[in-house]
Amino acid sequence: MQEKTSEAAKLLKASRHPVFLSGAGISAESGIPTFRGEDGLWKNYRAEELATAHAFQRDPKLVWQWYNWRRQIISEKKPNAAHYGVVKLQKLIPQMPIITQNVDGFHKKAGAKNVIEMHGNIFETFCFSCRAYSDADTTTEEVQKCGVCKSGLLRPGVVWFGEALPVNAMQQISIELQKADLILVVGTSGQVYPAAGFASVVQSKGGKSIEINIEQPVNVDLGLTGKAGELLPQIVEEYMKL
Ligand code: BJW
Repeated sequence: MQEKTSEAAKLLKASRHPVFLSGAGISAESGIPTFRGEDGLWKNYRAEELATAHAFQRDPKLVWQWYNWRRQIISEKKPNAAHYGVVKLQKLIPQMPIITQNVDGFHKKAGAKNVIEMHGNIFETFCFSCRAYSDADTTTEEVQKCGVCKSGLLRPGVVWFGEALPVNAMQQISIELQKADLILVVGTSGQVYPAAGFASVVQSKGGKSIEINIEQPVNVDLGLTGKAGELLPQIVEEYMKL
């Protein structure tokens, strides 16, 4: 594996504009369940059944309780060696943006800069009707009404299936992908679009792709099979030797 971490470091060193993309796997070693892993189920529901506007309309309390369960887990956990590895890498490569599908806020908590939370943040809430952002009591089981329009229900500040991604985030991502000559993808199953298509965008312009995953990566220039919390710090070490 040392050969591969060294190769990854060399590719990063040679890149003028690398971008970093993370998914749930980067927070797995913090103890946060991934979506499609064995521990991703809640009361026998899969993410696809709960992370939709339709599910919230049908049973807002159920969806709210799922988010409470997840907020509770996240608030008891901390960023891990992978998140801190990214921070160190970004100190060496300050132009590298961190695009994350994760809503746990761990990249920012670890100290990363230029973080684009493309699926939002689980601790934020906005109105399902008027879309105004306001704080909710995220510890109670009861879904709360919006204080602005007084009628809509407050929902988690995340992007559900079938919903458009935040315009600002997509604009920033589009600018970064246009400049990118390398993408480092960590801990995502690559099943959810648009993030699942970012590596192809970079590759289609002749850019390189590196992927870290506990499952063997496919369709990438360099795949590293293993835990993000072990491999990212090793890549940083190798980079510092160059
Ligand atoms: C480790 C590890 C360790 C473990 N180290 N690795 C094109 C084709 C087909 C469908 C579509 C398409 N474009 C859009 C769609 C529809 C849809 C979609 O993609 N569906 C697919 C299921 C087919 N996409 C959307 O609806 C998106 N919206 C959209 O495109 O809008 C268009 C539009 C425009 C204008 C108007 C209206 C609409 C929105 C997608 C939103 C996704 N939301 C969720 C929930 C967020 C909120 C929440 O957290 O509750 O985002 S779903 C869920 O999946 C979550 C995640 O961010 C996302 C990705 O999951 P991720 O991160 O990859 O996790 P896992 O569990 O799948 O994988 C973990 C990986 O880690 C595994 O590979 C492990 O092996 C690995 N791992 N431990 C390294 N230690």
